[in-house]
Amino acid sequence: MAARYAKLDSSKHDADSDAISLTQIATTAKNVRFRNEPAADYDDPEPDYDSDGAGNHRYNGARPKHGVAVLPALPGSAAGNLRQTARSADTEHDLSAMENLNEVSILHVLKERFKHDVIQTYIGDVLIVVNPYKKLDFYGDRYHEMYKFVNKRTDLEPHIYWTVDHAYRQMTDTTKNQVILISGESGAGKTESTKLVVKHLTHICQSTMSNLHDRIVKVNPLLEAFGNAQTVMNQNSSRFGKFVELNFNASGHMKGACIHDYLLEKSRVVHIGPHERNFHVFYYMFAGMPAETLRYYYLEDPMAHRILKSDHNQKRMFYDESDRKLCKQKFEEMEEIMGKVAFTKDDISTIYMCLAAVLYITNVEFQPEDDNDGVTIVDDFPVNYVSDLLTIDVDKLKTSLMCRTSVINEEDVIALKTMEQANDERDAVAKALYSRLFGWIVRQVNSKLVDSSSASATTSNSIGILDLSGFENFVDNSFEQLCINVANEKLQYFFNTFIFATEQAIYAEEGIDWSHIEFQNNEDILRLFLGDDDTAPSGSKRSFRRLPNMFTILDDESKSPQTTDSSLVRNWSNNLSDAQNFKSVSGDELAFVITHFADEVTYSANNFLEKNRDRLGANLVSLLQKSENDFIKDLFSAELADTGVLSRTKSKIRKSTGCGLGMKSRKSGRGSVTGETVRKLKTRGKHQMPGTSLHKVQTTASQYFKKSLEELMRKMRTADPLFVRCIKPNLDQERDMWSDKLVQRQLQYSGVLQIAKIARLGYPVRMSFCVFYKRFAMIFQERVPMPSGDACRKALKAAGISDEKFAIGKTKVFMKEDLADHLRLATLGRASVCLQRAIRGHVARR
Ligand code: AD9
Ligand code: MG
Repeated sequence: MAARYAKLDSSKHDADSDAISLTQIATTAKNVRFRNEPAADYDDPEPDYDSDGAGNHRYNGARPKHGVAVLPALPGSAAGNLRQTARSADTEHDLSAMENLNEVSILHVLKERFKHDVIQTYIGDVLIVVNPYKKLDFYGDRYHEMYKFVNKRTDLEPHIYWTVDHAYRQMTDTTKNQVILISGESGAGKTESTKLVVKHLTHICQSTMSNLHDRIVKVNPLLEAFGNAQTVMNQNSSRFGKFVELNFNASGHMKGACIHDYLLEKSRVVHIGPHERNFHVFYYMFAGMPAETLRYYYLEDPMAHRILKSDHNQKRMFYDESDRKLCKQKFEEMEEIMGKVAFTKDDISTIYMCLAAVLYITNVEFQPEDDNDGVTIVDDFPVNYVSDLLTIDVDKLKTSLMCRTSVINEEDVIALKTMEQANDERDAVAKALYSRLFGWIVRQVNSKLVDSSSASATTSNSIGILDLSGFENFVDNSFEQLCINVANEKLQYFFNTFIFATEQAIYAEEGIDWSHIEFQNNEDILRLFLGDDDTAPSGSKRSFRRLPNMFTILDDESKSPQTTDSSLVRNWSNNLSDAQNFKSVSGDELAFVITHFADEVTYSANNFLEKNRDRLGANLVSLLQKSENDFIKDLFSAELADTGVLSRTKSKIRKSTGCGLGMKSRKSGRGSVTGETVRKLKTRGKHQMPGTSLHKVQTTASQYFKKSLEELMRKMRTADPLFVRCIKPNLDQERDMWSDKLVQRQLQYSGVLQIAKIARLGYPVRMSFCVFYKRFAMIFQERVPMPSGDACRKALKAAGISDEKFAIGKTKVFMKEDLADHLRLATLGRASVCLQRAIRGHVARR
């Protein structure tokens, strides 16, 4: 094959004058897998993965042969001969190669493939993965080997391992950071795909530190225990976004990893929707902790805790015995990982202590005080126990829970809390404690995933994997869904910009004839939310920023004590009346509808202001900062106000206290002590009307959200992206079930048809004239002093390449992927001839 292809133009070049070194030839030759290589070994069953016996798909037996290329014939000469090796007309594994390209045909192809458990399909470089909701047997060791140094994308069946292999090769070839963006709605398979990406990366590269690969893979269940929960859309839904950054040294060896966490849905700690659950870890604890440990933490009865009960689940924590067993198993796995990866015994007991504090502080109940506007505490036990767990003064804790204190003109001013405020601020402590604990766990894990040895701490590149919580549309949608959906809008915008806008601009800039492809642009929705920053065309940012937008209005409203959630919606309606994507709902002053890129979502603004203010009373913070437990002290001494969006605590546990010890009585009467304390305090200063905000100004949740999103996007923009689009086949989370309507909607909003068109019409490989000349010098009839567009065109034409395979721009040669592959193979063939000649010469000399 090599010899035949070399006919292109090899005769003009002398072997000795070839610029390619022998080492280069040897390295590249090792990575070449010729397309007519036998594929038989790929058919072996994969016992390690398909353990549940679910592999009833056609891959075991009559599956299509891997290793068969899909190569449209190049017209003429040697290129045509080479095409004889293409044995299959099965073009379906790249949608952009389909003859009949429309929405219906794409849907049909994906459905047919899904029926046969072929869940992965390309559209150009973009990979589509349909969630099979069952274990399939193509992720085991054999596949890791198969997709290592893949020579050509279409040589093998589409696979997420190709995306990973490609990213790794791109990184080592170009020394540019890579990022794999995995998107799709909730339950579509992003987190599972992320795990596969990490798994494959740890197989195809070496690491500089023993156990690093193992650790990186193992920390997942730990983070999922604390950051995932069951929702109506996904039994293991990520309630935080993560960006996993894998770092490599100059030799391509992995030298560490860093997990960045975003947008933990901390409101779940204190409120769970119908048919949903709190974070997994609570269930694991009650199912798996030995009885005496549970007793030690006063955690005998799960149903005694408000935050573990939902409307439909007042009596039982677990659905059935097998649910309890699974949670027990998960607890054991979690404990093992904590022990092996990152945590000391003290750390682990401190984590449980914090979880117990969350479970108990949320049990503190208030009742209206008889003789004034304030509240008293119904039962002292939970608050006493929390003060014991967090080692803070019990009287001060009670006072802080019932009233706000501030200093005005050197006088203490006490404001009694209303019932609503007392409940909100109590919950705020629980949310802050949980989210800061989560942040600390992530950082602790990160500290164990880095090879700090100086040799490997030098130059590096990275491959990042983004797995944000997917687009959500529940029956009740609140502030959290709004933030998650805006983050998904931003991701979609990034995708659009990269795939469509930038691409088309490049053709225009290079003067290449191009018929513009329309795509669903979500710029307007982003502007509605954010104003905004990078959606604005360059030079016009200022004017965009001044436009009213939902987040700035929300922030303005949050500053004033007079505003309410319904006045917020009114304000939005009045100021955003021109926006096409925002609608208020007549008859419901809290409801509003947003037409997102993915779907129309109805939100309720109930509690929006409070959630955005996200205030943890200043006196509660200062109390926690005075804890005798260094861990708690550090957790609340973080420089930034807590918003749960991006936790930054860098605390280390220096001391951990015993828990539950010293607790003599569970019931110590009603809140008379605290009422007394309030009265004493009141005499020291002026009484302020309840509802007046006295806490120090802090960053709002939406400001923090915007900041983390910008930070994330900055990372995205500095890397070369690769995209994986996950598709959900049905809403029931069932195997072998397919809903045309649901899939079609996802294909529409993710622009699959447009991506296919752009991949088909476009020229994905571009090289400057100089690079083209250097790489493919062999097709040039004569040496040229300064490679030009004309010289490149002449060379390609002389080699018999037809016009539709390439375009010559102002500074670059643009090529179809198959042409670039052919040229590369021909060069390799040529290189291989040189190598053989050199070896023969070497042997002869000896
Ligand atoms: V969310 O936005 O975090 O709510 P994800 O992350 O998109 O969502 P996830 O990866 O958690 O979805 O997948 C949901 C479930 O689908 C998993 O728990 C698996 O049971 C199932 N799944 C997803 N991908 C695969 C796969 N490649 N093979 C088998 C899969 N099962
Ligand atoms: Mg997920």
